[in-house]
Amino acid sequence: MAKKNQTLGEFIIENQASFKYTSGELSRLINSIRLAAKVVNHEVNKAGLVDIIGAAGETNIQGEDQQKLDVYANDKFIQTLTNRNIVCGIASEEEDDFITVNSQDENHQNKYVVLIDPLDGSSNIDVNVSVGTIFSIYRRVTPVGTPVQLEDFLQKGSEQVAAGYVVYGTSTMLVYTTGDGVNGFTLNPAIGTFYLSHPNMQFPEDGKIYSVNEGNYIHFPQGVKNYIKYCQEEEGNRPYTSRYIGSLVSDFHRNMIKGGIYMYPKSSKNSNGKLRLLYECNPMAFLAEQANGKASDGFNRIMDVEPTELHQRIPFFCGSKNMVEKAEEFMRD
Ligand code: AHM
Ligand code: MG
Repeated sequence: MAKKNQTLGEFIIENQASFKYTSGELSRLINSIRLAAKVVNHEVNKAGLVDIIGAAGETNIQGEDQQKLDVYANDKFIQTLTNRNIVCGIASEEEDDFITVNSQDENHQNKYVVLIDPLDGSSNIDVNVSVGTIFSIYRRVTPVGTPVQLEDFLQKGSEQVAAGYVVYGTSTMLVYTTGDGVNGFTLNPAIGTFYLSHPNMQFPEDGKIYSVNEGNYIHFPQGVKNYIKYCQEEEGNRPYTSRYIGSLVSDFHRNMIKGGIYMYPKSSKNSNGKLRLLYECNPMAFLAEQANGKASDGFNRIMDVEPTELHQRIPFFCGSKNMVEKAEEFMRD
């Protein structure tokens, strides 16, 4: 039973028994993500100081350029997960191909693969706007003890064992699900501990916020244009409010708390939209459904889509159930 103010560490131990497959491996995996999130958080929070610290001579003795934060976050998550020997493979939005872990060790029994977008919305870093990390966890489908294969990563979202995000915002939060609801933990930076602050998060069934890059309006399919016009019409609880941060994790997080829809449709410029099915859409879809929301490509459930490649893109509509259904209605027409 989730207790407010419980630490994330306590929560993981207490809830281990409710995971579908209990061996402690998934708990250790989530613990590693918790650790990497704290390390990345520390660096992200210093982003604005980089030049100042650099001028004081505190950076990199080798005189190397300051690493870009998305590269830094990618390295930290991969290092933490590989050093602790708890996964058999990792795929990252920042890497061309998946990474095989433990291929030398014939005795390894690791059964999970992790897919990650280490720093989503990283163009927002320069202007001090929130960014996030998104992760998704599956059980491998090939035999334990052998090197992972592409098919271990190309699984439908409905096969996810856990998924979540970290939002590096006004506070840093880790929000995740293991298929038994969604819980949010807020970091107390003074002592480096995450506390359960948002137990059992739920999308309101209806909302008043729509989040979409309207600069692309002219390139959107007619159904999307019509839905946007519907959002802007004066009737009932409309017009809705438009809010678009351009940082998926932050837009999703706000909409989950307040009620809203996030859209990244296809356009005449990008026939599959922009967001990646495996690193962004599936984990967010799993969270959305676990929080009583909905995620679709405009016509079908995101988590039913059979992936064909690692970096596949897909149109994305996600948020409060009634709003997503309304958008789908416009798409069908
Ligand atoms: P990224 O993975 O390169 O950071 O891109 C993903 C981001 C999302 O966080 C955000 O919602 C979207 O791109 C914004 O795109 P746009 O600037 O086209 O509206
Ligand atoms: Mg991204």
